Amino acid sequence: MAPHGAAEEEYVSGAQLIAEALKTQNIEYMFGIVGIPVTEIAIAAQAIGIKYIGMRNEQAACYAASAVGYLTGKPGICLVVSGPGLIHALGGMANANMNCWPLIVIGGSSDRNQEIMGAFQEFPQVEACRMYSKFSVRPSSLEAIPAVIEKAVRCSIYGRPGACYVDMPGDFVTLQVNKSSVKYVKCCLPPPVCTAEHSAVSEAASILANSRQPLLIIGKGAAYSRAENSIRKLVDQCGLPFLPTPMGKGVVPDNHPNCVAAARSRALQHADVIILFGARLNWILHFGLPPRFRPDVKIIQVDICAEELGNNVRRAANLLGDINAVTEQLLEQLVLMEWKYPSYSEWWKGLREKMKSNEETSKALALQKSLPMNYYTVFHHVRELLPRDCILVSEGANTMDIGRTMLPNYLPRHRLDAGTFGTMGVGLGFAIAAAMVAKDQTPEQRVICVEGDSAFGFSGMEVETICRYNLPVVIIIVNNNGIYSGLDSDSWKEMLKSGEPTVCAPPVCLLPNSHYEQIMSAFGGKGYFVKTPEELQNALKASLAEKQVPSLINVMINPQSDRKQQDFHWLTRSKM
Ligand SMILES: Cc1ncc(C[n+]2csc(CCOP(=O)(O)OP(=O)(O)O)c2C)c(N)n1
Ligand SMILES: [Mg+2]
Repeated sequence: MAPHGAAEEEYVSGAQLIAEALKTQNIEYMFGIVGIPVTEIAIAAQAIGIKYIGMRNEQAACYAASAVGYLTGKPGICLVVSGPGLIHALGGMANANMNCWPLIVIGGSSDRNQEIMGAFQEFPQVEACRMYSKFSVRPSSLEAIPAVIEKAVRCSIYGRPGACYVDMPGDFVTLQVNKSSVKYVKCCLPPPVCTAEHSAVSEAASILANSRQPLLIIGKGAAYSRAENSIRKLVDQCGLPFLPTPMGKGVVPDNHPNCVAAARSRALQHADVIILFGARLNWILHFGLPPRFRPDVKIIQVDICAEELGNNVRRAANLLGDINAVTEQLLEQLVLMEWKYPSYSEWWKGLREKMKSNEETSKALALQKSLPMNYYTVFHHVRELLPRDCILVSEGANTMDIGRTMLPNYLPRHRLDAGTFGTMGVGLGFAIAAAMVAKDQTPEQRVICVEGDSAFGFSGMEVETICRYNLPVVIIIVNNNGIYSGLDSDSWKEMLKSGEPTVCAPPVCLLPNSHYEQIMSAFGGKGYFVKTPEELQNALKASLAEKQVPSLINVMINPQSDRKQQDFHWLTRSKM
């Protein structure tokens, strides 16, 4: 309602201002859970054409919004209520920030005139979000909302991408102001593309040209910056071996002859020059330190974030800038030098031999006929049937680690997993986000979500969300009755005889033979309980043929199935 005496002027509410500002910034997707005081924001967003996806837990909503950011380069919105709603979203903010993915969380908060009085769900939200974001703010007035939203969007995508928080007191949501007093702003410009210093590029090219055992490591930063064409050119033109990090998979296809993922430990351990493209020397890459790396390895790092350069190991060259643009610079320099790494080198020979022997070990495990199945057999049969362009979402410990080596990616940004933060519970939110984006951009594309049984449990109720929006996601649960491993039902019963499960049950155990597929059928999707390779194949074929309805295939495996012995584990148990 317009205030008295101002009937002819046009008024706008806080909720409308937020929705309009998001629309101006070309935001397309909002995930969340409504309640006091944010319901009006979701309604205003829908009214203006922003898609609102109601989720079952703010954590999953936040994971979904962050995956939209990674997949599209534009932040997704996570809308949450005050207090506990916002606190549930912190996990998603932290995960997005660790992965360097753009995200905007909008949190309702208690009315300003009730602050410090013990208001409903009162919490110091702006302060709480600071640790989990690049930018955390409450607009000073309704008039400032468009500028604050523009700044949040800009911060989330400029420099190293990350999470931003905008606080919206309840009284702001419904309050109205005269439109003429609002400071409207335009859509922010796309992130500026910065290139590296010429001298650093020449230095890096000459270090590479003098290497005897070079290696490229491709991280998800390269995927985010859409560097697939330039990095592919570099690999092809210079004949270099490359190794993708988990979400760097697909920037150059996994079946490219220069992909040395099957000899990962060997490649890391013996490379004398390594170029990192949007990958950090963190735990995933064993910090770049011996014994996993040579003590004298020369590291060249290409990264958008200056503060990242030099972490853990002094760099031989720092190439600060956009990964794609810097790769083009490097490529130009190497073309000028007419440099190519010889394919007949001892380095290539050693890597190829190691790849062959490792692949043979996995193949032998995959072809085992004994029941219950092991991980390798499951992934072998899944691999045979997956569409090449599917988006693979995966989480779990063994399920994710073995799945990563067995399930290839052919395209960039087609793998979403527990990521830098090793977060369990991301899978269903990621799958919902990927299915939403696919529905709008590539409707034929399928989303396959490969979950450990424990990992699935973290956000299992999002199956209802998947069914409500008719997203034809295929969830495959690799069920070993536990975290890393479990007990079969006979051993479980036996164990129960020895006393209270709270003191007797191994902490890794979950209930044996749980029928997770019934969660899917409860909401109208298709559920399959499978124990043999044949049942698995039939269920997966039927699920992929079904273009409208989601499916869940619950695959029972040997609860004591393990990964094959390796020189070193990629994600060791002690870490995950
Ligand atoms: C949020 C969170 N909580 C707990 C963990 C510890 N954790 C690592 S992997 C994992 C689950 C592994 O079990 P499952 O998903 O069944 O995969 P499996 O190894 O059995 O194949 C857990 C609980 C974590 N990484 N993240
Ligand atoms: Mg498990």
